[in-house]
Amino acid sequence: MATLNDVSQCVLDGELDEVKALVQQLIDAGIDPITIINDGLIAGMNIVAPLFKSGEMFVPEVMESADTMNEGMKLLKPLITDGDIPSKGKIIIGTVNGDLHDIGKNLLIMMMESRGYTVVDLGVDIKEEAFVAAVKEHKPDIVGMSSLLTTTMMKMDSTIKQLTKEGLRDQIKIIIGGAPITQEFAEDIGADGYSEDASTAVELCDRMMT
Ligand code: B1M
Repeated sequence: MATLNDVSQCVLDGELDEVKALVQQLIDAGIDPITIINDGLIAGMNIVAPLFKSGEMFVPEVMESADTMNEGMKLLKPLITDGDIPSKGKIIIGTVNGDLHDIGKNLLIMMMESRGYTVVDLGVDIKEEAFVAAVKEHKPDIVGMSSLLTTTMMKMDSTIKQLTKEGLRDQIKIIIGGAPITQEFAEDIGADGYSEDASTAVELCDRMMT
């Protein structure tokens, strides 16, 4: 019988095929999908992170781990998304310009959809003008921005400035997150909210929508 540790190890080793088999075994054994995400897949990425930082893992290996995590998430997503819940609101989400990290963003999207939000995923490397165009097109209640790099976090500031310049700022709430982001930074750039993880981001949106 597969364990959550086996799933973490698979993410660390970048074992794409094996992760699918292990996640499926855990699903079949009745393990809660959120537990598989948090204590299996994310726990694996949490082992990868310090190894990448210390130079013991390199970009290609980290990408294999990221792909493995996403492969596992694909199996879990349908189980935590209830298509029958009426939409609580619309949110557009993107990773800011210059930044290609999308695992946290994808996780957030999965959680938002599972809690009844309609989500438009803009993807990664999203320029200021693309956020503006998306707000005009989709008319969301909330705009979410993700950044994992200290070199890209100021793109959140320039995006908010651009939305303000276009006269759109008052029509939306803006939430931000990602490893280098703090509550203080969010206040400094005039975002409406910050969350350190996907679960609290959903709670933050719930508060904003009431
Ligand atoms: Co990159 N990377 N990376 N990387 N990478 C970090 C971020 C880094 C901290 C690693 C390190 O050196 N310690 C470092 C940044 C340092 C800094 O800026 N100070 C770094 C670097 C330097 C780089 C490159 C420059 C490396 C290089 O090429 N030399 C390069 C940049 C590429 C680019 O973006 N232009 C790069 C590339 C990559 C990979 C492609 C190999 C891969 C990304 C694959 C992918 O995303 N598809 C990668 C990865 C995987 C990481 C680490 C190891 C893990 C990130 C991750 O997925 N974590 C990361 C180390 C770390 O974060 N400690 C690192 C798991 C994920 C579930 O967590 O994304 O934090 P996270 O999301 C969380 C919260 O932050 C929050 O909720 C999520 C879930 O709970 N959250 C939000 C995120 N967005 C939110 C938005 C919200 C609310 C909450 O509201 C809208």
